[in-house]
Amino acid sequence: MRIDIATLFPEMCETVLNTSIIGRAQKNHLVEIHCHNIRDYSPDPKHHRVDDTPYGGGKGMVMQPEPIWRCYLDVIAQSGSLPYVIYLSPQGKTLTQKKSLELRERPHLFLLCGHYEGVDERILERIVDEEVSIGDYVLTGGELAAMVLTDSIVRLCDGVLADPECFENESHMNGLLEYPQYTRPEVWQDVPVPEVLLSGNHANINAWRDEQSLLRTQKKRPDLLEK
Ligand code: 6GU
Repeated sequence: MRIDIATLFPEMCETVLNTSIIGRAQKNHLVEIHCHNIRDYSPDPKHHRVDDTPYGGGKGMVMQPEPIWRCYLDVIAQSGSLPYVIYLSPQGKTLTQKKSLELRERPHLFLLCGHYEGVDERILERIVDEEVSIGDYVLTGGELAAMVLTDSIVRLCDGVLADPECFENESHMNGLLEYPQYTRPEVWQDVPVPEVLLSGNHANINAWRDEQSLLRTQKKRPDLLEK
């Protein structure tokens, strides 16, 4: 999979994506991630301008379409493929595990990070396939949302996690929260690990874990059970 990220703040993205599991996935060539500075594609050679005041008046600045368009064309030329384009915006559909599972099947994604009061509507109409939000609150820009989206997709790509079981049992994969986990010591501050986990009886352990998943979901996220 290839992911191109168009942003005014590529340094913000590069550090995150070169760290930990996503960084390792890139080194192992399981995923190819490129960050592009939209400012480098400004048609204005002197000030590298990328935004301007909104027509009709109002506060803030709007990102101009041309630098984004040129960045998009350059990505197509570099990669030789037409990416599926996602605009990160609080107006998009809220990201879910189901959406990440769907997006991991795409060979090439182009993530557009907005800033200021947004981007010129014409670039959205021209290139964007889908708008994605990461929740009902407002961020200063799309970068953090693009990092969240990238992390949630890349960890689902083949070979990134050592064992696909890593995510088959985890919270949200089956609509339930994950069961509680314990490790050594067997007793900590007078609190013992649940006995069933020490029993070696895997049928009983699995039954206990399923029950705990359900109980936890009822307690912490009853809204998930209603779905
Ligand atoms: Cl994708 N962008 C911004 N600016 N704010 C958000 C968001 C995205 N998702 C939730 N809030």
